[in-house]
Amino acid sequence: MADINQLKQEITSFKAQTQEQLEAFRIKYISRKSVIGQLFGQMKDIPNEGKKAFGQQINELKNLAQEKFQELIAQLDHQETTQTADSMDLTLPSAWAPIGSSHPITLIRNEIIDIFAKIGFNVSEGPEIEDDWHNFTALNFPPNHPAREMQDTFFIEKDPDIALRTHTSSVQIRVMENEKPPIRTLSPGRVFRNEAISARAHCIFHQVEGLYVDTNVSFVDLKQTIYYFVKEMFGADTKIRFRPSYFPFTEPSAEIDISCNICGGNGCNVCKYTGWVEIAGSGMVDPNVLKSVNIDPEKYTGFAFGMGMERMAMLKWQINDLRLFTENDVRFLEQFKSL
Ligand code: 2NL
Repeated sequence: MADINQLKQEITSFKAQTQEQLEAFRIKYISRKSVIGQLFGQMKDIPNEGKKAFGQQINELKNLAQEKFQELIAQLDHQETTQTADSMDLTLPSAWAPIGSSHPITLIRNEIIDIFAKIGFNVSEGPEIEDDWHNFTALNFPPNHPAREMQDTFFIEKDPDIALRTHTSSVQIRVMENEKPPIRTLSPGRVFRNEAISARAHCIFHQVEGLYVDTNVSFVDLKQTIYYFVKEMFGADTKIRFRPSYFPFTEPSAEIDISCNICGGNGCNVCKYTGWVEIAGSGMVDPNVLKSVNIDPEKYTGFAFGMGMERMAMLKWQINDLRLFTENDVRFLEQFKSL
């Protein structure tokens, strides 16, 4: 009995500051080989008349030890959390977390829109699935023009009148149908051509077209607008040239080249050693196009241009494969993080 009282004393006054001390307590008072466990083992040697009182004493001791053990666990737990809170440096920078980046086509699109917004162009959008009228007929494509053929255009099954738009001019036809001049609009968007995918061609790509219709719009306005745009986009030292060309929807038409921004005009494989790279097609809106949207070509004239966003991005960032734009390889996309 004296031993038991001594043990009660020890247990009650036990203090655990560390996990090791807690473990020492468990071994000494809780485990099967603990002093209390040994006392249970002595039961069989106690004379029958004392068994009940002894049993009660050691059970009480066991409960005391178990309660104390739970109490010590709780104390240590609390101590550890408060210590971590005290030692936490709230002035440290937070852990590194990955941030996303805009796709290069988004960056180019926004940049082009911003440049033209400064000279009064708004942005117009329209459907990707178009009818023959908006995609071809209103744009002065003759009935048997090769671009209308299956191998160039994706038609909706069983309806030769409905196709995926092959250019965003269809959006500008819709603008001219719905608004009166002056019209200054920019139509960026996805376009579709039935082509095999390679480093230089893709069946889905992005285009921006610009359209300006008003009284007295001339080829000079087209040239000055393009000069302004190219210098904003590629730098003030960039040279520009217009080459005669042909489109069904413009007359006269011109292709626009800029001095190769990779070799500076000295010749490289991007410009095929010519010193020039093509960036856009353009021209004066054909009077037939104006007529088809009920704008009087005797009163109004207009210019229009179209360029590929992928091509702009390739020239600006020296990207040599169109497929990079659609593969979504993070090693490619991550390079545009700071832009
Ligand atoms: C190119 C050529 C061009 C246009 C697009 C246009 C739109 C209307 C009327 C007349 Cl509504 N023209 N757009 C004009 C000339 C060229 O794009 O090579 N694009 C990538």
